[in-house]
Amino acid sequence: MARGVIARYRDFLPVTEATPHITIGEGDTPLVAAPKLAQVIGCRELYFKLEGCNPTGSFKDRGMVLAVAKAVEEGRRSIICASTGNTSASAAAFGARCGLDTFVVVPRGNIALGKLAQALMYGARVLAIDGSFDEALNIVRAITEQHPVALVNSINPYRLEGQKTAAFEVVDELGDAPDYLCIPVGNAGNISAYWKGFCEYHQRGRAARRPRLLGFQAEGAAPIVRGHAVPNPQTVATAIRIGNPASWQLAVQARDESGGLIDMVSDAEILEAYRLMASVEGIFGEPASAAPFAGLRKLVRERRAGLDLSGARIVCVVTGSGLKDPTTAMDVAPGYSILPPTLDAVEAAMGW
Ligand code: AN7
Repeated sequence: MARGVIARYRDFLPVTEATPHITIGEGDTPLVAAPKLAQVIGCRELYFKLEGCNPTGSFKDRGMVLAVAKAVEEGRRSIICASTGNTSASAAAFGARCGLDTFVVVPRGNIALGKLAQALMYGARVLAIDGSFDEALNIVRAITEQHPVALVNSINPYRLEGQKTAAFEVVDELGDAPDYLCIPVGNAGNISAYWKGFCEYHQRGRAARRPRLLGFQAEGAAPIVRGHAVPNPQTVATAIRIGNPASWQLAVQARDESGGLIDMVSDAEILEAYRLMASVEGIFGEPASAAPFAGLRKLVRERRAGLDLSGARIVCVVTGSGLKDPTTAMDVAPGYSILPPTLDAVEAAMGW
């Protein structure tokens, strides 16, 4: 039976006797070796951490289970978040599970179809604004200052506490931290959570060392790389279409303490990596989840100084499932054959 991250890692989490034991099967996601793409990069070992295998199809479930458990523990009846999509799906699922009213504020027209379908099916109240994620987050923050509704964005510290369990799993699986951990950066919570997890495991003697973190933003939404907020962020990777990340400072700290970097990749590079991962290794992440592999390719192409990838063991975090965004998949995928229902036609199309 699925234990979930609260039961599995409770010694490392801020849980008490009063914290409800909720789970919908989050965590314990596969770490999959990718030998062919390791050759493309020229590294010793490359792994993908499949966070799309979480119950709502993204890493958000790890932090949401704890944020919602704590909201229930505190007697809250409703939760709210701003979201580019995945946070809303996850909040809606755990909100449903706990009988809470869930409100999600999303940028209209810039949320992938699968995520919107999830939020609606789980029964959340979806409030779509004609604005950006950053505007949605400002509105949600103001609402939670005035009304008794729990904020479950990653400014809620329990979110990062839950998300750090992914770093624990990587170490538990590999026996130690990898040399590099590559991750997309949007609101910058996840890179901060991984760093917290690696540091805590190191302090408690579970890992001999800590990895260098390589974070990647999309070029049109790269405030941390550019050093200033981006007022009108644009990218095909709608999950990370964020111009003023809430955990900006924590992410910079994680980057610097780990000796890593935060760089950016173009939409074309993201889409090429997205197709390669699926067609070469059978790993179908959503576009934002292809940013780390796209970024690795860029670093190799540019022969970036100070990085020795050739002897390295590298983990890329595939933060969300490719099924989240069927629209982008159909836009970039190769075509297919439409045929009469005859043996001859199908054979001929197969080239026989
Ligand atoms: C697939 O759902 O911000 O840097 O509102 O869905 O921790 O924000 C999603 C972010 C990467 C970036 N990959 O993580 C939201 C939201 C996927 C994501 C990120 C997101 P953060």
